Order: sequence, then structure tokens, then C-alpha cells
Amino acid sequence: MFKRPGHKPINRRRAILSLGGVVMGASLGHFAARAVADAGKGATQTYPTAPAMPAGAKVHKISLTAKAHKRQLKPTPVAASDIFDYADDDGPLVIRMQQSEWLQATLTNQLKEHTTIHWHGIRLPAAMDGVPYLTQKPVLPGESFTYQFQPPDTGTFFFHPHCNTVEQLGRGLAGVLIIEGDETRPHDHDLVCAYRDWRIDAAGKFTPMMTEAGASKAGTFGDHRTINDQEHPVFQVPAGGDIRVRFLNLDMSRVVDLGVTGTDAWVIATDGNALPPQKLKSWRLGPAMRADLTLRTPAKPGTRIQLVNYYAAQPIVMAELEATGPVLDRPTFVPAPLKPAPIPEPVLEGAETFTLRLSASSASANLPPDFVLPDGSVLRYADALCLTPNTFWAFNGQPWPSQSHEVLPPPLVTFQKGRTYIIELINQTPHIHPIHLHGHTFKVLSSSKGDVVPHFADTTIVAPKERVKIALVADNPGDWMIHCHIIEHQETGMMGIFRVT
Ligand SMILES: [Cu+2]
Repeated sequence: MFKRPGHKPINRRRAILSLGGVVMGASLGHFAARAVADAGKGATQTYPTAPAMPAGAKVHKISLTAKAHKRQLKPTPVAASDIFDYADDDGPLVIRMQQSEWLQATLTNQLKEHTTIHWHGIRLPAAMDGVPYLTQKPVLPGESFTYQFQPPDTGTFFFHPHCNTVEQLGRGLAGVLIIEGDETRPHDHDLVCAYRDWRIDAAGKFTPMMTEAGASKAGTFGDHRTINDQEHPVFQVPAGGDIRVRFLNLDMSRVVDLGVTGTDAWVIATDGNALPPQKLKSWRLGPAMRADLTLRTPAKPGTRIQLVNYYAAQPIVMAELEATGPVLDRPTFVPAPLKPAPIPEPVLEGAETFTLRLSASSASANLPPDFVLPDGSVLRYADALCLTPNTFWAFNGQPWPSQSHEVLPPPLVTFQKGRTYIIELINQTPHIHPIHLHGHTFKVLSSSKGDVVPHFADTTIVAPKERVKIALVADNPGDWMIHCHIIEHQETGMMGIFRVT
């Protein structure tokens, strides 16, 4: 296995055994004993209730089987890589549905460890949010779970597991979810571009997903950057046509400064949310962030334009779009705005501010092993896949519990349902953190580093020494995750819960 000097891999899984409804780390000593003893409690704890689908609802039904699979990531004669996937086809799985429809997605787990699906950026009921031990029981190997909800907002979203994400997402377990119905003028072509950097070596074998050096700094990087699983693809697009590019950063640690060369482009959505068209210079996207672009392709067949990543010593061309005939005869290009989704507008006057400090931490979570939640009601147990293997990061000095504390932590903050809150994110570390909130779409208001185009988002980058103010209407009751989307940071402490009640 490929190892860089000083890059000690972190193995969070060890041997995973399935035992009477609880999955545990078999070599964790005290923890294993507790997990066995607590299996009964785990089985009786309560989770939020699934939303009822009304009679006559239009349903978009899909089956998603999480499984190990082989995919040719590097060209032959390099061997196919051992990936995880929800579908057999090459390239990212893309689900397209209408805003009015309900999604009914049945997950079947054919992996050797438990999994769930988190629907990133979708403002859905807590029961469907896919966070094991917080919103639902983990879906054990061989089991199935059906997610059903009506996505309230149009846009470009994605979905992925939420424990041992570094391994499951790292091996490719993710899909794109597009909710249609936001265009004021149809495009001639709609192109999904899912970016990721595979942690595979020259032989196509996966290298360590998480190393101490990476997790404690900017993340462990791969060495095979792809769009839709292809290195430097060339996509055929209609010449002289209006194209929508849905760019998703599905990597776990890479930051992208997205630019376009060869023509002008406009940003029309951030994290799926409509933005009045902004001429693109470059747009920074941390892991999990999305940007939708609109552009007019060259009228001369054979001409190419480039999607470029400027977040590198030298700009990197990630993909090219080649104009192909027949040439479309379109009037002069004016970027058309998207219809805004029904996201509640924060009422800033009189809003309370919650400060969230992002910091390094070498301390493990200071929770007693038999911690009782403040309301005294439920002890919620996690397992080795859902706990922190090493602690490097924290929110407000509180890291996510480590493997020796198998109880979920109390909320960092409780919001009153229906009220607006301003959250000030303060980065006290020397690294970038893309911070993601579940269940809510927030408005990015301002940054200490300069001008911000106010925009709706579900994930926002906080640079070193930066303070970013965001605001949201806490309208979705439940316990929700807030975490860094550099997955190694998330899985080594930079994760917490906020409650809306
Ligand atoms: Cu981070």
C-alpha cells in the first residue's frame, strides 16, 4: 500500500462485527463491552417519524444498492479500482426529478458495514436526513431503508453516507440529485460536472483515505482528479447553444476555484440556490459546494472552451466542452436568472447571534461514558464508524466524541423554531473549513475578508483568520448536524449538533 513518509494511515474501522442489531468495533476493549451491553438501549431509542406521503402524490421511485464494485478509473492496462457505488453505470449516478414530486428511494446495503444516505442540502424532515444514531438506525449489511420526502427546493444537490464517510464517499459512494423546474428560459443542454480526486495509486489501488498528517492539516489528497470519473474529459455540446453547467465538488478535501476560458460564463446558482447572474471570474468551491453556470458555446463547430481550476500553482484544465454542429441560431446571449426557491428570508433585525469558533483540538471529548442528555430523556449510542478515531478539531472547544465515548454529545446550541439566527463562524486555524449545516439553507451575509455577494448556501468556506456571518430561519424542527465538509476534519472532531425546537 502506498504511504508517504510521515503519513500514518488512520484506521477507524478495525474489524467490524454485526451483533444483535448493533455494529461494533471488535477490538475496542471497553467500547466493545459497552456496545454489547447497550445493544438493547440502542434498539429502543427513539428517532423522528418519517413524513407521510399524501394520497395521490406524484412519486419518483428509485432503488439504490450500496455495494462494492469495480470501475476502470485509470485507462487500461491499469487494473479496475475497487470502488463503492449505488449503480452499475460508469460516471456519477444522476437522479432528475420535478419539484412537485416525492422522492421514494430504497437503499439496500450490500456493503460489509452499515450505511445511510444523507441528502445534502435538501431541507427535509429530520427523519429522512440519514445520520445514523441521530435521525435513524444505521442500515446494517443486508438491510434496506426507504427514504421518502418531497424536496421543497429546485436545484443541484447530491447524496452520500454519513458515518465512515471518509471510506465510503472516498471510494465513490455518492450520487447527484437534480430538482428541476427553476429555469425561466430553457437551456439547449444541461451538463453535470462532478469533480473529485481519487486516492488511487499508479496501479489503480486505493491509498489511505485518512492519514494523521492529512487529517490534522488540509486533508489527505488523491492523485487522480476527474470530472464524472474521467480525467480531462471532452464533452460534446451544441455549437452556438445555451448551456447550463452544474458543477459539483464531490471531493473530500480538494478546494476548486472554478473558472471558464474561451467564453464568458455567469454563476446562476450556489449550492443549488438561484443567484442573480454574476459574471464569473472564479468561484471558490470547497468540498460539497456547487455552482451552476450559464454560458453560450462557440458558434464554430470544433471550438473548445475549458473548465479551469485556479486553486493550484498553475491553472488546471479539468474538462473541455467542444462545440458540435449543427449550429444553433440563438439571439444575442443574455444570462437568464433562475426562479428562486421558497427559502425563508432571514429577518436580521433583532436576530440573536451564535458564535462558532473553529479550532484545533488535541483533547478528546470530555464526556462521561454514561452521559445523559440535558432533558434526561434519551441516551443515544453511536459506534466506531460514527465516532472520531483521533481528535484534531473542535467547535467551541468541543470535539465530536471519540471512540472511547460512545454517546452522542449534547447540542452546541438550541434554536427556537421560526426565529432568525445569525451564526458567526470564526476560523482560528491555519486551514480552510467548508462548514455545512443540515436541514436548513442559510444566507451568507458577510466576511471579515471583504466583499461577499450575499447568496443562499448549505456549505460555506471559512478561510484562516476569517469571520463569516451567515443567517438562517430555524424553521425545521429536529437535531441537525453541523460539520466541516473536509471529511477528515469532520471525522476527527469538527462536527456537532444544533437543535431546533
Ligand atoms: Cu475543516
